[in-house]
Amino acid sequence: MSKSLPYSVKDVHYDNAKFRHRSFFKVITQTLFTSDMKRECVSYSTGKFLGLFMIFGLACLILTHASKTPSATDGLSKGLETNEEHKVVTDVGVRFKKLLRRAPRLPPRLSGNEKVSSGIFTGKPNEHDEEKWKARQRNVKEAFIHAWSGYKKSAMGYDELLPLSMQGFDGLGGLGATVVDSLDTAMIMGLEEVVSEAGSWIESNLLERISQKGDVNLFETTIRVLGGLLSAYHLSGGDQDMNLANTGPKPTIYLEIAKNLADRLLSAFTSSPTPIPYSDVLLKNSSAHPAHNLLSSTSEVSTLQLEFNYLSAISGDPKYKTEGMKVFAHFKTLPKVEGLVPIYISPHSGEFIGQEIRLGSRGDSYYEYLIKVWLQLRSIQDGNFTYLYDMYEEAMRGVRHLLVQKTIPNELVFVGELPGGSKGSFSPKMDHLVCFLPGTLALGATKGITKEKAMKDNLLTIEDFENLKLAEDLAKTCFEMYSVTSTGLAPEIAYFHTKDFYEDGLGGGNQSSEYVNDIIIKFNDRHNLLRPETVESLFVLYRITQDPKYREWGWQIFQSFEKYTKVDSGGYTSLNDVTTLPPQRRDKMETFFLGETLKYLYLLFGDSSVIPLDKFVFNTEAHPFPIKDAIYLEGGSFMMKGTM
Ligand code: DMJ
Repeated sequence: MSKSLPYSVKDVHYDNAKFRHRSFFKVITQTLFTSDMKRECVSYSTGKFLGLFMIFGLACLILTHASKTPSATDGLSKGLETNEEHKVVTDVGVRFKKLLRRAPRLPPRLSGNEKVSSGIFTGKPNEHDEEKWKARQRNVKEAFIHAWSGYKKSAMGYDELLPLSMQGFDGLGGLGATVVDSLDTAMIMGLEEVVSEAGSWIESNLLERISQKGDVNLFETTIRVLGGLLSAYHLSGGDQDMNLANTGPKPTIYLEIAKNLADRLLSAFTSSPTPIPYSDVLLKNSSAHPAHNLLSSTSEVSTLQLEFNYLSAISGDPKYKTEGMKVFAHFKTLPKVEGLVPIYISPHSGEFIGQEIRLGSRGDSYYEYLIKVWLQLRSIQDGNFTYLYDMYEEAMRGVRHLLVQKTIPNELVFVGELPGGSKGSFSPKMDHLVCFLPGTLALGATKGITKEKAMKDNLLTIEDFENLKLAEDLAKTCFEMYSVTSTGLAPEIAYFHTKDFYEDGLGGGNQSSEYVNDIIIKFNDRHNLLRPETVESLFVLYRITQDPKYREWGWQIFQSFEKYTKVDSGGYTSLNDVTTLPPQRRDKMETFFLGETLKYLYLLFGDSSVIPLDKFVFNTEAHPFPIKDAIYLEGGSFMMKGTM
């Protein structure tokens, strides 16, 4: 049966979380009578056991009678200790208390499902496994080469390839978006020929295009073109004053073009009467205007800051960061529904418009950038950005409370929508776009380090555990959105069977899937645009949990892309209907297939030390930027080598 709201701490089965609120006495007794200690005690002689008990008793006495001095708290667990943990104790007491708190650092209790598939805490994968994943990574690299050659042959310099009609199409303002979106993927894969082709095209053409082109969307241009230039700058050694690329232009070329582009994009901020930028920019004369409906999308205006902040850091000019961060400072002041926000905002009034709340289109990356911008800026001394973390935490509480439900009959966890705001009814509808959320939740929980390390260092709060659990549950649902269809590819939008909603005859077509009655796919939502969100989350979850099932799921999805979207003459295509065989094809290869989907798959199958998640932050288009401390220390040097 489906469980109703809230999806919260009761859904978290990890034992470690509980220890945070235990008294010392409980910690001692429970440590003695559970887990490893319990097993060991059984084999001990009674004398040894009593001796141990007396030592602990003595320790309790010391702690009870200790005088009081302040205790330090770790930044990450700030605000999460109980009052009891804030009690002050002597130095001896502090040390002893730490010892006691370390005792319960146990691996989480894994669900049956996880036990079967997981190699989490069992050490390194064996050699055979590593060979298998290297070979699979090579397959992804070949797919990238196939996609790039199709584009190069028929559409070089256009924004996108139409692979069936074998021509180019400018759907993003005509800046050669596929070239720029693909470049850092080629760098990461060590594909020097592609780096040279893309880099030379950018060096010879992009500035001219920028100065001559008309309307572009501020958000799309920032995440794909500006983001692509900035990560190419970093990966080719720009931050280190080196040229790590054996081929293509010098890194400063990417930076010069990025500045030129961003200077024009800034007009969206400076011509708006509020801190909320207009949605469109006329590049050729650096002017900006609102969209036809006069509104900006919430996600669009809040998904520019990673790029603008990084540009300020490397150019030494604060103006980009200043404008971008005004948006978040303004958002901080606006009313929200348990941290959740409507999907439209007016650049004229600075107020939200309408009540529609969702984590899919127009809402999604607002939540993603709250935590990622905090991760990017948290070590910087010149400002206090904790409010971003607080807004993120509040929003995720809102998600768990208001948007998460489980399906009938198999209890898949999904994130629905509130089309009428907090007072309207719940809609069991989820865009594929929402599948970015598992990755973001996992990243927000451990801040990029592995779950194992975070647990060992006692860094995870109860909310972190709740978010991690939701991340893992939701990633499964996202994966099942693929496996429930005939093609093994997800639809753009899915509905879910709940106690209030069901429509018969709208399954995905794969009758052998056990979730065929849980997931409903309406006729208009059956297309697949080669989107990255699910494989992005599988990549992040694999890095954080080290659970090989995420790699296997990614491999399954990759094989379906190969089987149904590959076009013989070059490139990959979007599909019109993932539920029927053979699927009808749509004739479009989106730039994010090369920029994101294939990059995340490649990284998922590769060595986890490449672009580590605690040193880099990926923008929403999968362009990695180093986090401040990593810029000079580690950035770049390992990137251009590739791994094959
Ligand atoms: C990409 O451009 C970005 O990931 C964006 O945040 C959402 N849409 C596409 C991919 O689906």
